[in-house]
Amino acid sequence: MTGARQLRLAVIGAGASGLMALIRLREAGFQDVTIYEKAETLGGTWRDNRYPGVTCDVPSHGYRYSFEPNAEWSRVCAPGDEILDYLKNVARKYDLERSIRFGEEVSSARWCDGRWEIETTSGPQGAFDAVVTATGVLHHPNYPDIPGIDTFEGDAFHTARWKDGLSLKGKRVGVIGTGSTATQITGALVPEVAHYALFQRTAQWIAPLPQGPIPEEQKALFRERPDLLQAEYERISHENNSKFAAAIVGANPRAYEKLVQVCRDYLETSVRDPELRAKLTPTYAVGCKRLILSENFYEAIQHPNAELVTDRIERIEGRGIRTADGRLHELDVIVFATGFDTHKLMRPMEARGQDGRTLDDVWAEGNRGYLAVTVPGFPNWFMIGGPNSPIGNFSWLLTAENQFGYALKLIQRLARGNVSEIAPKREASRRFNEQIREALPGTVWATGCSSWYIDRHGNIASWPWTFEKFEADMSEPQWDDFEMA
Ligand code: NA7
Repeated sequence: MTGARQLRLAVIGAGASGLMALIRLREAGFQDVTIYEKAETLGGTWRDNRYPGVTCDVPSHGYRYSFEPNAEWSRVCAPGDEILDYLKNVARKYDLERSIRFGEEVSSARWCDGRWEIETTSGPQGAFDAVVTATGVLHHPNYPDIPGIDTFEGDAFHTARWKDGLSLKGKRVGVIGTGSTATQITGALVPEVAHYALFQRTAQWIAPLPQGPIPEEQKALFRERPDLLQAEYERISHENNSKFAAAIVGANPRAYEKLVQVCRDYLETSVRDPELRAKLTPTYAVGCKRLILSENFYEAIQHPNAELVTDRIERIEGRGIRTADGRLHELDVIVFATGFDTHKLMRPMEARGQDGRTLDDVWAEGNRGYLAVTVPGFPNWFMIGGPNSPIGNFSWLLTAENQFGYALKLIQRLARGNVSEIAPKREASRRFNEQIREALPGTVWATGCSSWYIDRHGNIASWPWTFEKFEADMSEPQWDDFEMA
């Protein structure tokens, strides 16, 4: 980076996105980069989610950094600990930990005299030229608002706060929620516990996803032939992005119809008892909630020691969960598989921009940015996973790399020297959000269901267009849409 201004940069979060940002920044010649990570270790969602059965539901050869293909994935969809190991190996290979400050939660970032003043839980960290937020989306556990939640006498915890070392063998376990997490737990836990009660508020559509091991010969072939590994990546990307995601946003009606049929057939052919099948049949469109991919949920829930409870939960008591029919479901352990507050993003950190307003002020009626990466009034503030990022059944790593590739171009512009502040024009952001509002009603997310895509104001937080459009938009900043000083 000869002739360029050396910038002091802060990245917030040492999950998959933050690690990638550090690698790419160093590669681009930026040496003064610090990652602030509130936990004591890296890995983000793959560090936090250690529940039985945790896997990625994007096939692994499609869920990896573009610059670190991995021939070693053991299964079609790798287990969580394998993904965590992958991230740790990448961190080791690129010597990332020397730039990570663990146990440092960023409490505030204030735009002051043309730089970001950062403060963490251990005090002021000084001024930075730019900030990259890589704080994740599925990050803040959502605890259900159920009366008596603190009165339970057994163990009770959220899936992202799993009680390590607790044996569930022979216990009576109740799981609240039926999202991807609960579905994976069900497949893994039913065989080992004495009784398994799954408390379902809403049925979920499920598509089958074969989850077999990847044979040794296949791995050996991928090791020897990086071109085949790349071809596999492209095949999965095409399936996920061009077909599946396009189907969900209404851009590929034939693929959508096929998907609906696959889900219906899977339910029909997998669940024998018509009463149970009726309980498991959703009343909303396939894909309105994030589609679940599983190969063992239906089988597990029909196991003799498993029970699907659809009566409304009335309260939690010392000995278990009381449902509206008056029945007490006696339990030893309650697991809250109740998802995440996906709209909190980088908060509770206080980010105070150019005109003294905080992100909380600016986002009082919903999170809004420009192309999901920047926010007007917040110069040199770059988000990975900002509002309206492609979320859902995509490879998050691919989304993150695209967004950071875009942010990097803006950061490089700052490094060139004659510009020290870059922020999107308000008009550009307004236009983008207007386009979002126009496009969203055409997507399946707007067809009438509750989901973690929708915030409390009714805004849908996802990217309403194809992944190809996202990649095109991220390929080069529209420089006219930015104010530079
Ligand atoms: P999700 O997909 O948000 O699922 C949460 C589940 O918890 C869902 O079934 C909710 O029912 C249920 N829930 C939430 N609050 C309550 C209360 N108060 N009572 C009963 N049931 C409740 O979270 P996951 O962790 O499974 O998955 C999140 C993402 O992680 C997933 O999509 C992947 O991207 C990985 P509801 O449907 O709202 O009626």
